[in-house]
Amino acid sequence: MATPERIVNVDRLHLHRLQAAEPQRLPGTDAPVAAQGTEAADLIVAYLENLGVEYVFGVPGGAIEPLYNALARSGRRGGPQAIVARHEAGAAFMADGYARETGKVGVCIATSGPGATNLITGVACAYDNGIPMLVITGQPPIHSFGKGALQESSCTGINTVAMFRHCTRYNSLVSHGDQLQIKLFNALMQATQAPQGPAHLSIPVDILRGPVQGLALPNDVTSLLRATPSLVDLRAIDQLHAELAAAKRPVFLIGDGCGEASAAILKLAHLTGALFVTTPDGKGFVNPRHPAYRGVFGFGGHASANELLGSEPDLLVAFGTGFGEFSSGGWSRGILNERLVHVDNCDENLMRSPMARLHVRGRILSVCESLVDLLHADGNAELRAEPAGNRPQADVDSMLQEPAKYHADTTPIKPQRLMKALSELCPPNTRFVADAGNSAAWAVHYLQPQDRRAPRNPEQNAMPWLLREQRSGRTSWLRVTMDFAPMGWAIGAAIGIAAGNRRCPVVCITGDGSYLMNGQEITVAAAMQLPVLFVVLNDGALGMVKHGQRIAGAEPIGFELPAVDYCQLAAAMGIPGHVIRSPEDLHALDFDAILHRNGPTMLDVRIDGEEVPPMNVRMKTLGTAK
Ligand SMILES: Cc1ncc(C[n+]2csc(CCOP(=O)(O)OP(=O)(O)O)c2C)c(N)n1
Ligand SMILES: [Mg+2]
Repeated sequence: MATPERIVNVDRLHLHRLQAAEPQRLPGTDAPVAAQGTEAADLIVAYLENLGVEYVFGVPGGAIEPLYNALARSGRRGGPQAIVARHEAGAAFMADGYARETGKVGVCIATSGPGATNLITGVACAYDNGIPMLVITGQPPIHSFGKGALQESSCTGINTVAMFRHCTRYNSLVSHGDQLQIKLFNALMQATQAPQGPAHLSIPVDILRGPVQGLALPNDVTSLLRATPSLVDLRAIDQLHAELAAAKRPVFLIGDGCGEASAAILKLAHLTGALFVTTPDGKGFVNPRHPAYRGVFGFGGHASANELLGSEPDLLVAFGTGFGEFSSGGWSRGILNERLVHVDNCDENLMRSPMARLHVRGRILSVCESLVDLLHADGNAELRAEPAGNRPQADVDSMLQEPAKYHADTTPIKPQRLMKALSELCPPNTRFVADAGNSAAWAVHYLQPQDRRAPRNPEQNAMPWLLREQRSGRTSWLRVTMDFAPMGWAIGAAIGIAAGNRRCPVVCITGDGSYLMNGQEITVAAAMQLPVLFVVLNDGALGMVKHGQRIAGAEPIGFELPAVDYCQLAAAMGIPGHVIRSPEDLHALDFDAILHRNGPTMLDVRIDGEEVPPMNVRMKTLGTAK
């Protein structure tokens, strides 16, 4: 249990977070706050404050110094403040996690030259994952361009705008102070409206420091930036309504774009009797014990999901997914066929399914609400299926590839068994983040925490399940990086999630290779007193590479990692840790205390590295599946 002192501390921080999260208003008016300061950098911070952004992640340096000055001024009065990462890629991963958890734009900043180039991996990851992100990098003063200034990064230097071109939705050098406001507005609009992604501004230090005209923000601009339009294609909704009314065995696929819509989709599933599967990054939106759930389709997925799709349902409705390799089972014909209806607010996603028999463009929440209304108006609102409570554990276990290993109490602990322990020992509101490598495969397949909407009082089990399906916002209990999948992403993302939401414990499941690459960011969690549990799957190997080579019959090369004691590494940073060798070791820990401490904890889990992760989709795409 947390000590009373700690509770006070958490509450104060939490209060500060809530205060900061509410967009500021001028007293007695609806007008946004003006920049408090006189420099261009203050204007940037004022925009962020009006969007409710609390943290800016980055690493300082000379060319970006005025923005840090503005953040110092802002932090002192309770506005947006700086969180300093140890590496700029970590800062971008943090901004990514923060955006996923809060639904706001994630912001990361870096100095020119190496600061900007270090950011790129995290920005590219956010681009591939459709994460709204504002990226600001510095430049030396504009008069010095072409003269060989330190870390010059304009077109006469290493040209960072050119480097960011292919991993941003908007990308521009601000070459004059008068451009700043319009370019900032453009960047924020492009980052936050579908298709979402990073927008990059490269700003010379003298322009950041320079005076700006009109420091009061236009009211309409900030309300436009905060709005999520409820636009839908009414004609297509009518067509889908007819398809749903006629379908005998509809199946739904829930993708990563379904955050705010998941409750409405489940209601629709219930009204139509649809069974549903999720993509790997959609799993976190649903209760894995839901009676109509048949598992994950795609990377790390379940045979039950393949079987359901293979059973030739008469209608397949996919919500909010881009059908990349991981979410389409390597572009499987089981999903990409003429029975498909694709619902999405993102045209780029819709363009990935030319074979679909219907595309429904629009905000997924609004589409589903309209369909529910239409089905009710039909008088067709009686519930077609009668799911009650959770599926029995035996049914849920039967979806797993190797259920016996999920329950095995052997030493060394099996990764399957580790996922069971984490599912049982962490409270239902825990945010799990699984890293690139085997971590993602194990977590996507085997994690199944208790439903956060399950009633505490067992007598409430008699209530219709529909009444308990209360979901809010983009809340997801499991996050993974798709498509780009850089090692160490989860380490920064976990910190960003924890900064964005101090009420929920965060568990980062990562590999020893990823930790050796990016583990230094744990010191940021310590400095910020964030309750993040780092679970390092210590197999002494780049495990996914090792198993991939074995499955493919390739040369066994380059996968070994040194034996490292990650607890001692954490201890050197003042962070407590535990070495875990067996399931018993795990169950002996006081998880409640660990997950509520004001700071990170390290679990160095010496797993059985011989266990083969569920990674068949990857092998199929590489052309090496057996
Ligand atoms: C930055 C980066 N470099 C290389 C890869 C290719 N890769 C994918 S998984 C993996 C091994 C990860 O090892 P570890 O973090 O120890 O996780 P494990 O698979 O052993 O659980 C590698 C090298 C990658 N995804 N990202
Ligand atoms: Mg490893």
